[in-house]
Amino acid sequence: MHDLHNPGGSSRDFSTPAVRLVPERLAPTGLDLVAPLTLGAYQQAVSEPLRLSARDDRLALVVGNTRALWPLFLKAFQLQFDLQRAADPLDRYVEQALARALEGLPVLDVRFAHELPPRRVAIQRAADLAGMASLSPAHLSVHPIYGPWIALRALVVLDTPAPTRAPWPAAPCWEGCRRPCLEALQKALEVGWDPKKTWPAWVAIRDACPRGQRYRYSEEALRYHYARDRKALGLLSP
Ligand code: B12
Ligand code: SF4
Repeated sequence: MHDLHNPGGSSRDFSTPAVRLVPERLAPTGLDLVAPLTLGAYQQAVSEPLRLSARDDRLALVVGNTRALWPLFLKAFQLQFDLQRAADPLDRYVEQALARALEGLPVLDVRFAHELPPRRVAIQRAADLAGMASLSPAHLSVHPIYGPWIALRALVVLDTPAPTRAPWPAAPCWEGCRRPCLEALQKALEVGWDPKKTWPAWVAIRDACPRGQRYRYSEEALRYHYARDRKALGLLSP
């Protein structure tokens, strides 16, 4: 199977039904990035509190999204009262989309990127090992096509053998790059993290990266993600 979102994956065995079914089911929800890895690769790469309890040879799927998610999420938000009332409507939307996509599959665990310790998952590490996105010097995950303009949402573990035993790390994004993200990170660290005031300095880190610039998030999506501005969700927002 040709996987545009995971170019390094072409020589892996994608015949495992779940590896085809989950992306197919998730695509209409805007969760358009899915990459498989063997759970053991993740377990070896992280420290004990971040490990999951399943056999190393089981299939893990990293789930993420590009800006494709935003309009589909907004549409659902306008229609669903439960999303409008949720403390975090986007996280709730992701949970619902994934629950539907995993129906009938042998799910061992689902760890959402927004879960707090002790359920925290090192999702950037998993995305790197799966070949989905490189861990960048600015602590962003950088996709070969979409650059840093992606979000990582969940790690799913299924009771089915992984298509490969070895990790398939993403090609390092910094090779051949003069790393403008580092200067932008330095500036952001100087002003500090404040969703009300300093958030543009944090957006500037993504903007500094030459990769995937045409896949930049919309202004509304940026205001929602960085300034935590619920007005970006439209008129029905409470
Ligand atoms: C905690 C957290 C933060 C903390 C980081 C503090 C810290 N020292 O770890 C703070 C609040 C600073 C932060 C900021 C932001 N975050 Co954040 N964050 C997370 C979260 C929930 C957990 C990270 C973690 O603890 N991982 C476990 C550790 C052990 O993994 P690790 O591989 O060893 O370490 C990684 C991170 O901890 C991070 N990190 C480590 N030290 C530092 C220091 C700084 C200054 C920053 C920014 C990050 C950072 O980078 C490491 C990899 O290089 C993840 C989601 C997840 N579950 O992973 C999102 C996540 C990493 N964040 C994300 C984003 C987008 C942001 C922000 C842009 C805010 C926003 N509006 O969304 C900013 C700025 C990020 C940037 N580089 O520009 C995205 C990244 C997407 C991408 N394409 O890379 C993630 C994956 C969430 C998601 N749903 O997609 N974040
Ligand atoms: S600017 Fe270069 S090193 Fe920094 S995240 Fe982008 S590709 Fe990676």
